[in-house]
Amino acid sequence: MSACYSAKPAARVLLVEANNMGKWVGTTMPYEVHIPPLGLMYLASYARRALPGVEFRIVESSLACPDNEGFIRILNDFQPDVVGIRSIAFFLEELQRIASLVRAHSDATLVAGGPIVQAYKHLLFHEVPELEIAVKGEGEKVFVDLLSGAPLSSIAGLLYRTDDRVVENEDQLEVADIDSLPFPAYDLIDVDQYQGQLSYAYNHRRQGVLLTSRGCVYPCTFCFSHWKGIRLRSAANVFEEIKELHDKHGIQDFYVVDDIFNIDLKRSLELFDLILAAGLELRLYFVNGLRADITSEKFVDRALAAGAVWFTYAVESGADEIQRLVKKRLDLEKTRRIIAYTQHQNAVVNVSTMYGFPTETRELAQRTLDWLGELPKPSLLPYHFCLRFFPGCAINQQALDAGWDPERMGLTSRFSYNDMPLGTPTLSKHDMYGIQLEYHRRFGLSNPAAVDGAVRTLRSIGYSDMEIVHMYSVLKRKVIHDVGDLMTAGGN
Ligand code: B12
Repeated sequence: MSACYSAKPAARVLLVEANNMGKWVGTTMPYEVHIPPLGLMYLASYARRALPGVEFRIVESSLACPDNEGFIRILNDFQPDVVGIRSIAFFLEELQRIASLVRAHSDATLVAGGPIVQAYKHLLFHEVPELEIAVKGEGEKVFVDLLSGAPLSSIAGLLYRTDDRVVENEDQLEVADIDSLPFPAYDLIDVDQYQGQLSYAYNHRRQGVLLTSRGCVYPCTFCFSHWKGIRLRSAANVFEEIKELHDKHGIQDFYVVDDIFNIDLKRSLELFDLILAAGLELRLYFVNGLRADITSEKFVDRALAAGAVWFTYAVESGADEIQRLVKKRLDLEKTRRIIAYTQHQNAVVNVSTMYGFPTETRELAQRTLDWLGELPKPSLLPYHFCLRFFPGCAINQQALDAGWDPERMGLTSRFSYNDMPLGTPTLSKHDMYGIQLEYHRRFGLSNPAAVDGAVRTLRSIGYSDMEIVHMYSVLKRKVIHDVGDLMTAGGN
């Protein structure tokens, strides 16, 4: 297989985001979160620049073809000679479904990429028997080499199947200057279709998804990362992308998905200044976690002036012992100050926390709840989650060392973020349910004042009642018909 593939450069490449968003938000919901598949859009734009003759198509499986027939139609219509699939560990079954359909209905070479590869490595070839090639880590350079027909043994960053085994090549070098990467290929997705879906901030907008950095400097053991070092785009480069998306696609809502956007305060402020100076009317959503103890009141003020409406602070635990265990070592005092400051502004403020860490007792878990109780307001999104173990994370070993059952740990990686917990050696299932109940009673979905406050904040930053209804239908996992049903005083 390997010799044959390397002799045949590709002409038509189908890129598939293999996810099952129904599983993520709860299978019976009529509204799903769907986000432009950024990884594939980056791959396509880079490969198009290097190989202008190659035609690309991007589909998200649970949006374009949740049914097999739909995907077979796409294969028959496009006749790809390479199918590249992105997935994450949580969606292994969807990767398996797509791979088996490709093998049964086309001769295309099958390539997998995305976080699932680094997580599973060789095991992925066992789990997905049809898989021929997988790309670990950053994909742009590797994919171009592959599509040009270079011999597989010569391409750093690959794993591939031979007759009797899976070969793993050395890691590839990451692109040093990520300003040099072309912007993601928005022309290969349907921006209107994504507007009909819920965004990462649960609203229906023309979505601009921004990745302004790759990687992270912190070694948090619960986090999965397949980037090596940290690389930042310049403020000017990010601004140029914003301007292009705004002017070409009419996008005004920008969702930042960096691991930690505010890692470099100076760069953040420069970007805010550029947006302000251009007079762009836009909204910025920091949906994926800011680190509070390296930010400042000035950051918050300037972000708001530039259009920020959504701040998510990733705190994880209110216990210093757990901060040390997971190597996050957040300064909880400073974090409290910054979150409180942000909560006094007119913006959504989310505080993400977790429980169920190795060695965490009921008393330590309680400290997180009580820490949250000292903030001026509850987190707008009720995001207090039970820790999940995805393959490839350092915390898995910490849990094994603490005497956890590996099978139960494995099971958690198949659960959705809001599925119910299993119990740990130091925190019984009963205690875990108790924690969830207490969280929702004090800060979340069972607290009328918290929901009331959240609805008011959402309205004040421009959410329509329809968006709020859809958002809460997902959060509550049942269809809500009217905002009034959420409000204590009946609708205002
Ligand atoms: C945005 C995001 C989401 C979005 C969905 C985005 C999407 N389109 O799927 C939302 C909010 C819905 C989400 C939810 C979840 N997410 Co998420 N998410 C992210 C986040 C923050 C950014 C993803 C991204 O766009 N990265 C930027 C692109 C450029 O990187 P990339 O996708 O990795 O692509 C590069 C390479 O992987 C490679 N590549 C990718 N695909 C392919 C394909 C081929 C053929 C090739 C050759 C190469 C290749 O090339 C690309 C360019 O270099 C990442 C963290 C991160 N920083 O990456 C977590 C992350 C991917 N999510 C993760 C998880 C666990 C989840 C959840 C399961 C959480 C939960 N427990 O409920 C849910 C599941 C739902 C879902 N659909 O993903 C984990 C995955 C861990 C793992 N081992 O699989 C990550 C890594 C976070 C973490 N640090 O733990 N997520």
